[in-house]
Amino acid sequence: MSLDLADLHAASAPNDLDALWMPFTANRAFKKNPRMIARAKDMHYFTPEGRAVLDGAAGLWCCNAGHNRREIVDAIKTRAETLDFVPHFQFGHPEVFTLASRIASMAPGDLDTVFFCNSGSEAVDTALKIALAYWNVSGQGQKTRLIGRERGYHGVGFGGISVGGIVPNRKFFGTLLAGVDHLPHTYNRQEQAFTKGEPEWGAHLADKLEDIVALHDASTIAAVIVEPMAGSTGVLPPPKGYLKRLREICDRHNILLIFDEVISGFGRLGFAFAAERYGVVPDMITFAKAVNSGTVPMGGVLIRKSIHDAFMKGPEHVIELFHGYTYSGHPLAVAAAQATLDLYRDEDLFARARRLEPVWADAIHGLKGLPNVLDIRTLGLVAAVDLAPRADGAGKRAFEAMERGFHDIGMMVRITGDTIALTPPLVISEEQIDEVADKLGRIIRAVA
Ligand code: PXG
Repeated sequence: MSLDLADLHAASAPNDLDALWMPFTANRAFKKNPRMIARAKDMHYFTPEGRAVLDGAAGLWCCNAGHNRREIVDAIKTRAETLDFVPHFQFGHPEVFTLASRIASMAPGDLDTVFFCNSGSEAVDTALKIALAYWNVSGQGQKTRLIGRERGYHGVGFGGISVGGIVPNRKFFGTLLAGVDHLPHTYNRQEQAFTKGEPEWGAHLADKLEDIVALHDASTIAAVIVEPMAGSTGVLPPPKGYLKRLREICDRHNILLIFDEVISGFGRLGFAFAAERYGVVPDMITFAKAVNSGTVPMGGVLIRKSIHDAFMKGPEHVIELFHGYTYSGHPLAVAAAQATLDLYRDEDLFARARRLEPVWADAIHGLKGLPNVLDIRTLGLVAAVDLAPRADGAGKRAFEAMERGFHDIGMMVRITGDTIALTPPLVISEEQIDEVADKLGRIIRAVA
């Protein structure tokens, strides 16, 4: 299908923006000065007027293969023409099984089973529910407590916001799930500022889990959930050795460990999963986003064989796990994922991210010393720059940076508080890395 520019403009220049309540958006500011996107290709977005905007954010940490890749588009089109929908409760289609075994083969250890859903939030709630149900079917139903971490983001379901460590979720949405506790976050600017990769300082913070176990007793604790690298609260790489220590403590006390890899999965840190980068096998991994390069909503959970097998008992006509979504394993999402994983393999994009990591780190850390830059962190193809807040309001400087980036400088960036986060598609070239650094420098100067 080809749209001419007049069609595009008509399709993307509505005369009334009022009916839409936008998610995680400053709605009034957006509607005064909209940031509209009509088209995308490879490393770029294009405005309805046809202006190119470099995608420094892989959309929302998801378009790892770059935008509108022909192979993925064709796979979605072909599947739409042959199989629009299959009920996945009590029925299946062949490709969803193929995809599950393919994803399991990319995961470390005995993470051999996949449960599909449609988003990161659903993946998190699915993993938490499987953890609770696992202890139930294993005769230890008193293990119900869930442990998250401060500054953790696990999506927007009630389970996810309960284990997450985001203050507005606590402030606006009430008491959330009972029986949840939190580890401390791992960021300390004094000890870690301007680190490339994993900071040396902070592994001892995993030992706080021992204190939590001492307080509640391991017999009441079902699972610990962490992002290997906290993403949306400002890019907090794990201190060296931290995740291994968490695994050891969980093993010692018979507590499940869940890695939320919704951001870190599928190449962002140079490996299929961060679990591989860190040599740690969790009991479950949540994923979404880049599994199909953000093209069709899809999420899922990887589950260790022993956990899955614990459910496979009792009469065979009875549903073993009372959970699922109408769109679990949707044929279009599955087709998109198959084509995306082909691209990751054929273009060796995870190794490419590993190879580019030092180039990326040097380029972004080159911005140290620019006005208001308090810290820069890089890991895999991820970077964050903390800016000093403006005197007249926390978050204003970064908000302005996002606006200036889009409207004036031609680069999309993500912001959280006064932190700018960058996570480009993995197809980024070395020249484009320089371009990102140059544009980011211009943005930082523009909001000085
Ligand atoms: N877990 C993690 C670790 C995430 O980063 C979710 C779960 C939820 O996924 P869904 O698909 O339900 O949104 C996420 C989502 C940002 C940003 O700007 C990050 C996310 C979502 C929106 C914005 O950093 N991550």
